[in-house]
Amino acid sequence: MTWWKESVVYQIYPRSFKDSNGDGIGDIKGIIEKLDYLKDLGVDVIWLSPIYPSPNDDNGYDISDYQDIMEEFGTIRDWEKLLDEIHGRGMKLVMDLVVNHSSDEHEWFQESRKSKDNPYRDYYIWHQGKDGKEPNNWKSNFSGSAWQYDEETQEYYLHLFSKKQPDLNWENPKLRREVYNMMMWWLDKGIDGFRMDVINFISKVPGLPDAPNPEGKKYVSGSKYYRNGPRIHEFLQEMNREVLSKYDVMTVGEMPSVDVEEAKKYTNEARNELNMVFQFEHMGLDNGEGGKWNLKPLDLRDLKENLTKWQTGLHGVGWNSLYWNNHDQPRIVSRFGNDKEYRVESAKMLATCLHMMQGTPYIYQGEEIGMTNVRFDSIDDYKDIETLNIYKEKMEEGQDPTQIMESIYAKGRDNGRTPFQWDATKNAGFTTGEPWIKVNDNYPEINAEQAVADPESIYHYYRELIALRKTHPIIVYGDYTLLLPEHEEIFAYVRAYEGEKLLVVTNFSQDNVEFQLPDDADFTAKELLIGNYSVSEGDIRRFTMKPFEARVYIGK
Ligand code: TEU
Ligand code: CA
Repeated sequence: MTWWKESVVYQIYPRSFKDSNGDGIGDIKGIIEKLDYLKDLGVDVIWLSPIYPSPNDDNGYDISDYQDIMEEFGTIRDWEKLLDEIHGRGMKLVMDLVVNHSSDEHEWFQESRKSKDNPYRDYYIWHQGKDGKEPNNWKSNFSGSAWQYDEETQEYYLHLFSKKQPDLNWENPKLRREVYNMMMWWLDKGIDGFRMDVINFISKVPGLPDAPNPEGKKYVSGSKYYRNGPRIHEFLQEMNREVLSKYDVMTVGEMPSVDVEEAKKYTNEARNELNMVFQFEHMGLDNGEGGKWNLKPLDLRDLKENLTKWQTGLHGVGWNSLYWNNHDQPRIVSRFGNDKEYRVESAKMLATCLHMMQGTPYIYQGEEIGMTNVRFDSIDDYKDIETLNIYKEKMEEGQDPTQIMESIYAKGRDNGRTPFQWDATKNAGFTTGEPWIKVNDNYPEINAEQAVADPESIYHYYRELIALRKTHPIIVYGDYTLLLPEHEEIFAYVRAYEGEKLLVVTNFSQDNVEFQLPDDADFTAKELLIGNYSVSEGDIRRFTMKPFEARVYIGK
């Protein structure tokens, strides 16, 4: 069954979606209140970021009990009601599966750290120190060493993320069995799939060698020893055999550093691993030297080359996710668009460019109303562990605080985590209390109530894009050809399927730009399928595009 190829997914970050009881924290009852809004938008699948018990060192990505619900979010009864209400509206529910690591407050870890011969010891990755230091030079993804010394047994444990997120030891078959049983417990409750957090990190190279460190830094990325590691495909095939193959569900592997070749292996249907990857290559194109905090403007040619590589590489072989945003990324309209004069135009243009491609589209909460990045004056208003740690690290290195804040404004994860803007009332209608993180102060203009009421809004444009996918199989199944690869402002491509064609032309700049269909491009337009400006009849082989204009012609 491949319903997941034809679906549109909506991601909810529950903490910031809708608070029902005034404690300032979004919750399950709040989500239930808004299901009609999502149904009206037309989405098929809802993916919830983690809602399990957690000390919230990383907002729920540090799970202390895999088979319960975080108290702040509600109870398991509330969750069952949510599932019923979602199914009752003909939608599906995908849960987050975070099993590269657990919380250090999980019972398994509490046991594991007690003694070297505890039955849970090998659920985690423990090592002796080397010359009075950490077992290797790996850096955590959230700054500092990837190892934490534990007094009790005088060994270190590995944590690729925060020290409150110890990595689980997938080499241990008992641990794998526990994970599979837990997955089946949720699947038997009737969920429709899993989004698997950093699932390509679970197999580490044996011996956990030091990473090359030519510059003699204190800690360096050990990623080549844990991304797409030696046993990853074996583990996923086992998981598929033992669990996934028994249910009609969708699976998406969140995979930093996966390339097209590797993605083919993960998603080739004949290999029985996962349905699709959620990969990051296009999210790194505006990173400067040394990673995301060093800013670099996007060169559209890089974006075209990259997305095209994925479109053509996976066609007929595997499957990809299409997205511009998630809870870890800045808001796309502020990033590749223009969130001032052309907020509405550029948000629609970006949506068009992405939603006309092959893959399963993901819409992240607030994207459909064009929510923007946020600039808090003080670092104290930020909540995200990655942001707080990098601020501290860069301050210790003596960097200029103004410059650090500019990086955080552009790339910090809290950009995507400010409360959903429902209406123009206090706190954007998100909560009647004090929100856990500040609301973006543009909510009087940018909010769902306004967007639903305005037929020209970004929201209604997304509705239309979603509806088109349902009525035009070419969008789901067609092949893809890039036009004008060297053009610096225009991203244009053609889709083709069963004698039909789509011509997609998008202007990524705020200037008027000439579009000229290449002479050898074989396309005869029938009509404009969708666009973000009104267009009068005219030559479709050559026309002037307005700032951030998008047009999709259907024809042959
Ligand atoms: O993110 C995976 C990941 O690699 C992140 O480090 C991401 O690249 C980073 O946030 C961008 O700088 C997943 C979750 O989506 C994220 O929220 C978690 O913090 C992380 O795993 C650990 O569970
Ligand atoms: Ca609440």
